[in-house]
Amino acid sequence: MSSDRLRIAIVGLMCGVCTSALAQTVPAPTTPPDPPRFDAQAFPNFLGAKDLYDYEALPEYHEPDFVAAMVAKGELPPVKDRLPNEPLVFKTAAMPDGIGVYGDVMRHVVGARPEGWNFQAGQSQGWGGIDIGMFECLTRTGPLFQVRAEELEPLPNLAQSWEWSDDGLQLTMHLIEGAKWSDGAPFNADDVMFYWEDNILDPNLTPVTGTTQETFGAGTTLEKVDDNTVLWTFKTPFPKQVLYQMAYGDFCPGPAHLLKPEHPKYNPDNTYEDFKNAFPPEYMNYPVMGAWVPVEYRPDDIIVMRRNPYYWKVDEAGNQLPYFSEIHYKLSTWADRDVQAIAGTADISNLEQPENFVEVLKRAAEPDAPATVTFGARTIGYSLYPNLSANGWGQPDDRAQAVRELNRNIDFRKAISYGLNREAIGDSLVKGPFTAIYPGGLYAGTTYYDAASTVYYPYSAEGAKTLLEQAGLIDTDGNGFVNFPADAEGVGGQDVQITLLANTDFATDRSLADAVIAQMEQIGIKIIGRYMADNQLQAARNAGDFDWVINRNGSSLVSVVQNTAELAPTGPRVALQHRVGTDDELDLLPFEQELADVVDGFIATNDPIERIALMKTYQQLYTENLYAIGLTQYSGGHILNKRFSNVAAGLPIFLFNWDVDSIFRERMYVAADKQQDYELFPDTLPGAPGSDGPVGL
Ligand code: BQZ
Repeated sequence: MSSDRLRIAIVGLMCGVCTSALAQTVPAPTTPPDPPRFDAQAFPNFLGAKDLYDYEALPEYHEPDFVAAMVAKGELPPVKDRLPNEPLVFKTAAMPDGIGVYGDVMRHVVGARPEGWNFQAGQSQGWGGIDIGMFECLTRTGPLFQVRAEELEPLPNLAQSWEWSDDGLQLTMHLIEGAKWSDGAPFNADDVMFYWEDNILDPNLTPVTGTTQETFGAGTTLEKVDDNTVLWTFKTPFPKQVLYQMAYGDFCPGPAHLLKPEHPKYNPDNTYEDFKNAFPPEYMNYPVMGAWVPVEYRPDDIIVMRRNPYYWKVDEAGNQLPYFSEIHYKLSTWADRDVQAIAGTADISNLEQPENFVEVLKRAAEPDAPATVTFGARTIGYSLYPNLSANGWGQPDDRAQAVRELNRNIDFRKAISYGLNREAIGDSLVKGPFTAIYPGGLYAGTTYYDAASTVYYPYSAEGAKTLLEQAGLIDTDGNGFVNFPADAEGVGGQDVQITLLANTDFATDRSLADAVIAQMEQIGIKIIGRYMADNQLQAARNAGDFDWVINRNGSSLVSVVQNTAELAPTGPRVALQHRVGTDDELDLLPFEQELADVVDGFIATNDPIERIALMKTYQQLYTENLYAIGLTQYSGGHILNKRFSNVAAGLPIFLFNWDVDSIFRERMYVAADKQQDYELFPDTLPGAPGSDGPVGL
C-alpha cells in the first residue's frame, strides 16, 4: 500500500475522533448573507405587454425629408410601398417622451471586432449592440423588464401572432406580411426555413449563440405552410417556454436570398468555411431586417450604419422609424466604452466592470456631466466553471483528465468554494454596496430566487484544506501545493496543476482570475491562468479545452424563463461545463441528472406554483452540489447621454437581453434643440448589397 494511501488510512482509522475534528475545521454550510442595501437601484414603471406596440395599417406614413426627396427622384418606392401591410406601431402612451423627431446620431463603442456578417453561421459582429441592431428575431424579450409579471410572455416581432392547436403540440406562427429586407427583397417564410433547415439542423454549422434543435425542445420540427406562415410541432404539449428561444440570439434569420447561393447544399463549389466567411466585415450594405445597415467599415476604427429605408416599424403618427438616420460603433475596448460615454465622446455604455464604477460615478455627479448613470437590479454575475466531463470532451491529457476527476469530486468542489473569500473578491473589484456574495445558482433579487433553498459554504481556508485532504490531496513534497495521489494515472505524486481560462477583453474577468489564483494558492492549489480574447476563449470553451473557466453568466440564471434549457445539461451540447465526449455520451453525475430533470419539468409545465417549487429544488441541488461556483454578483450601471429621449425608467443593463435590445433604440430620439452634428454621411441611404458605401442625394 503506497505511503500516502497509508496516511489516508491512518486518518480514516482515527475517524472516530476526526469527524468532530472535521466538523471543527469545516464550518457548516449556511444560507448566503443578504445582499447589501443598494439605494441607487431604479425600478421600472411596469405596464402591460400590449401597451408597448401593436400591428396595424395607418392612414398615412412619413419619412425624413432627404428620403422623401429620393422618392421624388424615383430612386426609391414611396414609403407606404416600403412598409408591410400592417407595420409594427409603437404606442405613444408607452413612449416616455412621446412621438419623436428625426435627426442626430447614436454613438456606441465596442470592445470586440467583427469577424463578418454571417451571424447565423457562427460569426460574431463584435457585440455591443451590432448584431442585436442588425438581426431581428421571431419574438422579442429585452423590453420585458418593464412588463407586469402576470403578463410576462415574449413579445411578437417578426412573428406578428401565433396560436396553439387544441392539444398544444402545434404552434401556427404568422409572420409580418409584406415586410422587406433593407435592400427591398421580400422577407418571408423562406428566410425562416433556410435558417431552420440549413443552419440550425445542419450539423456543420452552429449559430453564434450555440443554437441547436434541442434549444426548441428535443424532436421539434418546423415547416412552411405558406409565404407568411410556419408551423411548429413539439413532442410535449404547450411548451410555451419555447417562445423565449425564438427571441435574440436563437431565432434571428439571415437574408436567404444572399446566403443560400453561398451555402454548400446549393453551391457545391463552396465549403462550409467559404459559406461562413462569405460576407466579411468589408462587405458593405449587407441586407438586414434591423433599423440600420453597415455602410462604412474601417478596421480597428469604426463601423458606420445608415437607416434601413424598408424598416417595418412606425410611430402612431405614421413616421417610419428609426428617428436616427445614422449610428456609429467605434472599435475600441470595453473599458474605453465607459470612459468615452461619461466623457461625452460616445453616447451609451454598460458600466459592467466594477473597476470603472468610482471614476464614472464621480464624473456623473458633476453638474456638467454629459451623461447620467442609472442602476437596475443586480443581474451581472460571474461564476467559476470546473469542467465536469470525464468522457474525453476536449481530448484531455493525463493531467487534464485527473483534474476532471477531481472536478467531479464534491469534496474537491466544496474545498474550492470554502477557499474563496467572496467578500474580499467583491471588495477587490469595487468597495461599497455594489457587489454581493454569490454562492452560485439563481441570483438574489430575481423572480425565482429563494434564499432558504440556497446553500452557501462560507469562507474558511482551514475548512478548504481539510476537504482537500478528504479528497485525497496532500502536499506530499512540502512545497506548499497539494499533490495527486501516487497512483493517479500519469500524474502520480505531481503537484496538482489546474489551468484557468479567463477573458482578456474585460478587466473584471482578469481581476477575478487573479483573485481566484491567489486564494487557491492560500489553500495549496496551483492555478495557471490562460488568458484569451473573447472569440478565442469561446472556441476553446466550446471545444471543452479547459480545466476551469471564469464566465459572466447568461440570462438563464437571471430570468430563468430565457434560455431555460441552458440551466442544466439538458442536451448533448447545452451545458457550458459538461458536453458529450468522444463516445457521444454525457457522463452526468447523479445530481446533474436531477438538475436536468428539474429543468425539463420546468419547461414542460405552465403552472406558476409548480414552477416556483421546481426552481427551489433547482437552487438547492445547484448550490449544494456546486454545479458551478459563484464568485460575485452586482448591478451594472447604464451610462446614457443626457440629450436622448424616450428611455424607460429602471432599465437593467442585462436581464432578458442587453440594454441595446431592451431600450428600443429604434424609438429613441434627440429633441431638435439638442441635436448634434455627428453625421458622417448625411442625407444618404444604404447602397446595393456588396457595393461600396451609402448612396446619396
Ligand atoms: C453588451 C453586449 C451586447 C457575449 C457580449 C460580450 C461577449 C459575449 C456578450 C455587453 C457585450 C458587452 O457582451 O459586454 O455590455 O453590450 O455585448 O451584445 O461579452 O464576449 O460572448 O455573450 O453579449
